[in-house]
Amino acid sequence: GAFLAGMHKKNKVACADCHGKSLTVDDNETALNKNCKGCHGGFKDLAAKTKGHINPHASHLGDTNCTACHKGHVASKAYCNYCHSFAMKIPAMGSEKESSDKKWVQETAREKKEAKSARTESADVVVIGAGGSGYVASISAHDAGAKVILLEKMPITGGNSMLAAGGINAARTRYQERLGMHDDPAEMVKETMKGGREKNDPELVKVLAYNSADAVDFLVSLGADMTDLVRSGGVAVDRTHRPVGGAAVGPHLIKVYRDNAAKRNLDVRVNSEVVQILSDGQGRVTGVQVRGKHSGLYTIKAKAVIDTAGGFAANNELVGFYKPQFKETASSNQPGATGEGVALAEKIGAKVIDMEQIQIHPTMGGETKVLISETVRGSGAILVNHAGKRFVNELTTRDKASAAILAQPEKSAFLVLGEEIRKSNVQIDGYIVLGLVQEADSVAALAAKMGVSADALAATVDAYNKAFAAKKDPEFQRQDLPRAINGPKYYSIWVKPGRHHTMGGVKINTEAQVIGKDGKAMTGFYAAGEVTGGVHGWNRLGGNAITDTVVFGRIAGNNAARYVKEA
Ligand code: MEZ
Repeated sequence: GAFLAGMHKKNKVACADCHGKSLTVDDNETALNKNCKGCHGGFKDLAAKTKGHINPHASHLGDTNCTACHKGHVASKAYCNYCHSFAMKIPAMGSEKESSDKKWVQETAREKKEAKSARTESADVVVIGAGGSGYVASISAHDAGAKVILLEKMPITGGNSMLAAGGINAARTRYQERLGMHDDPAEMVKETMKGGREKNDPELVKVLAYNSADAVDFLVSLGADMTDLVRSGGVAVDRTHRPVGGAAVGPHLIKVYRDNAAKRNLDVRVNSEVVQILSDGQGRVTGVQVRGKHSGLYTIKAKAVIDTAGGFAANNELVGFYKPQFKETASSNQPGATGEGVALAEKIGAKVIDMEQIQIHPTMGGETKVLISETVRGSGAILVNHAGKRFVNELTTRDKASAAILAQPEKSAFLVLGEEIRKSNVQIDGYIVLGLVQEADSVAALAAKMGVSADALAATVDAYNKAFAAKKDPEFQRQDLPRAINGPKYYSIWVKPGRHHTMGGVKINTEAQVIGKDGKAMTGFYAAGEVTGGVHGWNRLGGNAITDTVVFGRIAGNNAARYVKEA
């Protein structure tokens, strides 16, 4: 035999040593992963062994199933390389050809054999999609007394929240007050509406803003650190809360959620794709049909279903359908962000809105799928074009910043920053490791590396530093000038806009109930997060996605649990 199974066999490892005595495999591949870790050590042990330029066992994906990368009977492939292109050698990758994406996808599809089963389970609440909203909804429903099953089609949990870099927007929090900052949820409403070009559902926006401080307290109660504050585009105060030192918010939150789910013994199933939401045909949901990677098709009967399956910015076909001009742009999303949650809901009568509103984030690293967080600009970096000049207020809304970059002849730009800005945002160290950052001892040397005029860049940096000193930016009216661009080292990052968030989706009301095509709330059916439309209008503000997942995830979870009790 080839692949890992063959390698194990050669080393006298029996099938049962990996699979367990019963030789059956559940969808979470529990025994396999337990046995992998039993022989090879856990992520911590392995991280010590695989320490190097890029350490796959200490990545932002956290402690996941070994089997997400290491396959027994097909070619293995590092999950990281869904988004990156690391020259990473992992055991039993097979030949380059065998481990190519296409082959891997084919093999994975073959694993999804449809062993039909008549198995029927039951739960109070089924949650579709284990990203941020799914975890929050599940934890909330569980804590409100419901028996919950959380289903995730991908081999790891986390969704797009896992990749979230910036933070959570919240107004009038204890962290803002501690720093003497004044903020007001009414301002958050105004700015969110303005950023969304007034196309948002104002009632949903009010719910978002007035529950945002409580959402931060909820995260802190689960064990999260949200003490650091930074400015996001389109906002007049530091409202984006994140872990100390500016660490990426997503991996931190997903670890907190995974730990909380484990503490509660929540039933979380990966490799478990919902293929149908079941309903009585009268707008009442009755459960879901699931395709387990190993267990095949089965049914879960439930009184309530919460759709938290995320958006579709990773789905080229769907993006191309709604916005043909964006089809070829890179996506910052995780590979599972393909929009099935919207289709499943629509099929049973949900109303779907704003599907053509697809957000282009201004700064993705050059030709990569790596998002360069808006917080880099929030920490003080400027945007410079290929002529070495600023061309836009860096903290305008994303739609405007992206349009300004795409209006440049090269359709790309550079972020330029100095030492103090780098030190204020630990994520920049990550971009350095990924080889996305140019570094130089002087502005002139940096200009040479960027291929722009040294005189122009020097004049740009000088003018910006003067604006910083005067606390006034006459050229572009940037309001927040937190740091100057000073040495000893200067840095630049080549950036291009890329697909980041889909604002459209399933219509919900303020109770997170899914609205049917007839305009009425459907029974027992809730949704939260990127699968929904209406919260962000036609352009989402940076930092508002995590707020959306927590605020509406909590509402959906609590309301589903209450409905189950009353039904
Ligand atoms: O909310 C976001 O999408 C966000 C803050 C992203 C980022 O640039 O970090």
